[in-house]
Amino acid sequence: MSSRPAFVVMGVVNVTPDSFSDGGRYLDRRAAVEHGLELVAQGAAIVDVGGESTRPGAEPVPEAEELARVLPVIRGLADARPRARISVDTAKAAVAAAALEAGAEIVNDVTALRGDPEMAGVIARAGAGCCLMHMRGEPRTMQIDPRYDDVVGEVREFLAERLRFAVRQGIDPEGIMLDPGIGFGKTTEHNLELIAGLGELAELGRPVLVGTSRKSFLGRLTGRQDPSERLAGTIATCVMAFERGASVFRVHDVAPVRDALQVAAATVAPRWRTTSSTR
Ligand code: PMM
Repeated sequence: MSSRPAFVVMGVVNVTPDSFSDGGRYLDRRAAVEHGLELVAQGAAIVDVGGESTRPGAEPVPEAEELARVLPVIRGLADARPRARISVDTAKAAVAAAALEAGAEIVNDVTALRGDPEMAGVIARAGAGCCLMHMRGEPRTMQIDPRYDDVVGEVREFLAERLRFAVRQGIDPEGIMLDPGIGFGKTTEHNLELIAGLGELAELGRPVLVGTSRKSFLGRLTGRQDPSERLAGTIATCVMAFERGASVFRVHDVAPVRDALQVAAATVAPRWRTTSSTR
């Protein structure tokens, strides 16, 4: 096998009472830290800690509450010196700054630096990485009749503009990931078109992150109401996205997704196989 990683798995730790698939389970600090370390043991190279639910209809969380949720978990994870980087899923500059101070290295901002005017400066000054995600509207209202003429083209234009903005603000382009924002102001058809068209986003020259894990469009396609039963759908979308050029996968179920991507990577890139392998 080549030492070059073909993909990166980002494990999700939601420290929220209301996230759609694991809300409430990791509110306890110790349980959240243990869960994050378990995801690292399963193969996550990034652990994404979030304290504000972004599910459709979610209300914003006050800054003090978000800080109280994520900081102890980030500190606990950093103290354990995991073989993974910590990212913080936040749109608030003050939360990002405190999280970076506490040991996080990446800011996953679902508003792509539009939610807080201080955010770009915080990331640039810390020399941190970041994920810029496309979202139409805001979580409270984003799923009300989303429309696009050309969803892939419009998301690509948006991400290209956000990438230019981030670099102008002094953020290191090498640390920037781009994300089409699956489920953020999109119908099932929009999500599927975006997965099929990921190659166009990869052409922007930065790693593409996709977050399909357990999302409701998988439930609509399979009839699975319970998010924890959407693993097979999650894997299918991750493999399809990988094949089209995505390289970072934000998921709840790290081990099975990692296995699936390992096999997909060996299949689409046979030059990475060892010459001695016979099967
Ligand atoms: N999805 C959720 C939260 N944060 N961040 C990025 N970059 N991309 C996503 O698709 C994304 C995200 C919502 O899912 P969750 O409630 O399971 O965390």
